[in-house]
Amino acid sequence: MSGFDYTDKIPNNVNLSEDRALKRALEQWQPNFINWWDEVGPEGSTNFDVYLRTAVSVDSQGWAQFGYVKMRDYRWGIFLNPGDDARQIHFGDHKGEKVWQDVPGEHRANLRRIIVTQGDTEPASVEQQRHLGLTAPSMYDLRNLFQINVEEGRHLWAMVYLLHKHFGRDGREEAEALLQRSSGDANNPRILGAFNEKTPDWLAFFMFTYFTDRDGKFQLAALSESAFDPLARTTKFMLTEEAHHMFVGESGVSRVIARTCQVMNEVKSDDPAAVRAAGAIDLETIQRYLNFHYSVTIDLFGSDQSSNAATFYSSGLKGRYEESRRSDDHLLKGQNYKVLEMQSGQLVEKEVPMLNALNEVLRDDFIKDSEAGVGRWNKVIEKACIAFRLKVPHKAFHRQIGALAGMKVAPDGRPMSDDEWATHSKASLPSAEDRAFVASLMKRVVDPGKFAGWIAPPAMGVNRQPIDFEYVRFN
Ligand code: BYC
Repeated sequence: MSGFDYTDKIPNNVNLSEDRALKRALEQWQPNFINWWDEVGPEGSTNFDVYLRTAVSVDSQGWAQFGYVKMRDYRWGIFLNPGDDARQIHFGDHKGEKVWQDVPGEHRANLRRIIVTQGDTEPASVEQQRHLGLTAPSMYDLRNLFQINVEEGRHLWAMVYLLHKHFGRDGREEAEALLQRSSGDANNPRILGAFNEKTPDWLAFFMFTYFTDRDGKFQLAALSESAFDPLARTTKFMLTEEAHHMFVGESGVSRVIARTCQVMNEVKSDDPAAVRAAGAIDLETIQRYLNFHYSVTIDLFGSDQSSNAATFYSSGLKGRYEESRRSDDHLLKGQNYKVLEMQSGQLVEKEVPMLNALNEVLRDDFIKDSEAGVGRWNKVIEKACIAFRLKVPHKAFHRQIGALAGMKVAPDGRPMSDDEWATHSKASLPSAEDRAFVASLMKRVVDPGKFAGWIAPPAMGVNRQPIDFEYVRFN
């Protein structure tokens, strides 16, 4: 096992000590990162000892070592998956050529833009989740929140390393700007829409980690195909960490549903008011949260037809999800793909060149993957003998990006008049009253083994520890 040296100021497996200028530049960025973390990272966590997973190497035994770490002393490092000298570009116009270890001049602007957009989401999510520790439903959940936060911080480091190493002065300026933009800031917001929304409560957090972290999975998987080998190797390693974030979301929502169903059976009612009066979150509210997080997340894939997407693919910068497992020609010229558009008040399918529709291709892959987990949530409801079923809304519901932006379409895909939309969209998205109700349940429960009344305990603890393990020492 080739381990990382945690006595290094910046732990890494990229031979940082051999590149003194780069090391110095990153060491200058490091205190700015720590200041950013102190100012907008997880509130009040500085002195906590948290039972965290830390990577000590990138191989299968080393990437998940558990132990107590003081939050402030977490060692954010730079870790790339091992390289393969024989690796070739396997899609687009450069197919069959050797992958690039440096950025070709003609692709510099596009690559920088992709890396900056990816990098921008990581600190954004930490900012969005900043206050959640104050209302954690259990010590187990608090620990999972912190695990996600430190890893998003590390993912920011991963992109900043690429910017510093490969993009000279522009890259250093972009790395600074990543700490200056701020989620929800009216003057200097984060780049993509969903990362400027609030994550005000734990139901929103679980929906975010289920849906929005899954956008991370698909985007990182597409970037892990890149002809720019350092980007491919770093995103591959990020993907190992991303899986836990989606697990937190899927199991979190599942536990909320389990508790709701238990309460519904106890009070023998499916009336949302009765469920709420008994301290659980009604399934209708869960559906509205789902509608919101799903729709803002599918916007993250960009416009359904995008010449950027075509350029990114043809020039080898960004592949498709599981590109190497697909059996077509990996060039896609002359192929078509169906996208939706509104014509005379009706949603109709239209064939467009596939290269231009690659954002839509990735969005559709994401949709399939998302639906599978919603099916597993429905199994929990079914097991409790309750007739309600959760459903992802139609792709055209509540969109703000692409050809479907601003279309008035119900969650079931029915186009609506302005008047209908005004009432129905309100009924399909969390209302101020829903949010206030969920907020009223958010009370901090952090005694080991205790859980807030609106969520069921998990099936098992972290790293085979018991559920009542002391995951966080508050000191
Ligand atoms: N909100 O031609 P288009 C993650 C912009 S999540 C606001 O369709 P393109 C994570 C677009 O930037 C994964 N603006 O764009 C999860 C462009 O602006 P400019 C993040 C948007 O380039 C949880 C303009 O509209 N990674 O890791 O084809 C926690 C034209 O649009 C939005 C990536 O996204 C939006 N939703 O595709 C932590 C991968 N959508 O440049 C982390 C890198 C589009 O004209 N990014 N716009 O000013 C990309 O591959 C592409 O930039 C996009 C957009 C797929 C996002």
